[in-house]
Amino acid sequence: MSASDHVNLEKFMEGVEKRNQGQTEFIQAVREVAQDIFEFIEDKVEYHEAQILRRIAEPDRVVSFRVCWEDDNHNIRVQRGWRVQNNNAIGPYKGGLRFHPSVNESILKFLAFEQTFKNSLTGLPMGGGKGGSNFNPRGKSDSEVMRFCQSFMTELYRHVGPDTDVPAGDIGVGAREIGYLFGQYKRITNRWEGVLTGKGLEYGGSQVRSEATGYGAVYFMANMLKHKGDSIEGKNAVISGSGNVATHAAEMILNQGGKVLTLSDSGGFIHDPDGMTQEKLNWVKHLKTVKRGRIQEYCDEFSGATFHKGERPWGVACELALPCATQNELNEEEARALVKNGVMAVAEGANMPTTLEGVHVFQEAKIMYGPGKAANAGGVAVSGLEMSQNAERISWDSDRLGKLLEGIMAEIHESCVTYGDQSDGYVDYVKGANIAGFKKVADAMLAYGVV
Ligand code: NDP
Ligand code: 2IT
Repeated sequence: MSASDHVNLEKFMEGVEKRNQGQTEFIQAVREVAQDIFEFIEDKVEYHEAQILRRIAEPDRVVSFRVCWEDDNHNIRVQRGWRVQNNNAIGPYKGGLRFHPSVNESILKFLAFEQTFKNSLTGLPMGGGKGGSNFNPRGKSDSEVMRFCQSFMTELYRHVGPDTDVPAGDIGVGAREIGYLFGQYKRITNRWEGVLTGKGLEYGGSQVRSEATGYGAVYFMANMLKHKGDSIEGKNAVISGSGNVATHAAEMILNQGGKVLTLSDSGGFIHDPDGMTQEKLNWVKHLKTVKRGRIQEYCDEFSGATFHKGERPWGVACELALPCATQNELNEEEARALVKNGVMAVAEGANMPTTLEGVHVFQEAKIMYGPGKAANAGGVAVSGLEMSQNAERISWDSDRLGKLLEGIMAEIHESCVTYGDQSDGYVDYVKGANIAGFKKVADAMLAYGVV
């Protein structure tokens, strides 16, 4: 980056910080993208003149609303709901819904911003959005979750639609929640249409969607390794999280001959030095989606495993690391520990799990590092294919969808290499993903003029 670029970048970021005070996650996400984009657009006057990055970093709209519901003890509860519609230059807004007590406007704005680049990278016609609520599904009965989802959709329905905005799942929103949300949309509008993805297979869902994010992250990692003549076979993997993304990433690591040593949740991590098997993973999936239990119960079930209360797994020696829980769950110090212990490749199943300082540690050490917007794009890619199937009113088989997912992840890897290849042969996947994702959205915006 030239000196004048640096000055421009800092001036740009000053404005972003001023306009989005206290929204630390959003500012972090914009900075991570802006540093690469400033360099890329240095000699591209049309992007400067049209203020493209400034416009992408200002959501088209942020809808915020009250969500009232009644708990099982007849208490009236009040939550806040949001939908952030970041950018629809290349297709309807698309992105998940997150239900977690930490959810706020900053987190949803960062996720919607990231989603805009990620969706562009998939090659499918999808804009970027994200939504959710500070509702905590943990410990709630099915009836409580149903009443919350119905109340949430009673407001959300007026802002979404199959050609307008198509939400899906994210943290705390899985098959159960999507079912309740879709049921309420259908009831209010009297329309059966593909307004959500991640639906059950009985009612318009797609094969391979539930596996897609985790499998895709491992395909991306396999592509990074293949680019350097290597593979996952025989390598040790450390994974955080134990939800949809983490368990499917673990499954695909096993399928490709790797060994999975850890999983985690917000209570701590489990370390299984013998490695996980498909049977053990099936047990975890049941624990998390049916019993809704805690990962520490793994150690009561499988001998040899240990639970590390309140800790994250990044101190366990491994060649492969897959953060699959949440944002900023891997910091500078933890990145250094991974590098010291011999990590070769990092693929992010979660969105922005590594802090900016942590990313720099990986890049300086020339670790293969696949950022979330590239590595975890498999989920939204298959969501895009679910939209296609709903529009065609037909379901494709899992073989076809599995191959499409693998192909899309390989193409995303290629796009990252195209824009991220450095003179010493190191691939800067952050830069590659940012530029490839930006270019398509930016060119569409240029075509529209000032709107
Ligand atoms: P799930 O709700 O299925 O699982 C989330 C997992 O992360 C749980 O193990 C949860 O533990 C843990 N977790 C959540 N918040 C925290 C926290 N603050 N600290 C520590 N652990 C935490 O969600 P997903 O697997 O769907 O999502 C995981 C990540 O992947 C998120 O970053 C999401 O944005 C991203 N992602 C998801 C996609 C999808 O298709 N689902 C697509 C692309 C990205 P606990 O139960 O204790 O909260
Ligand atoms: O972060 C993400 O890409 C998701 N939560 C999935 C979004 C989607 O629309 O499938």
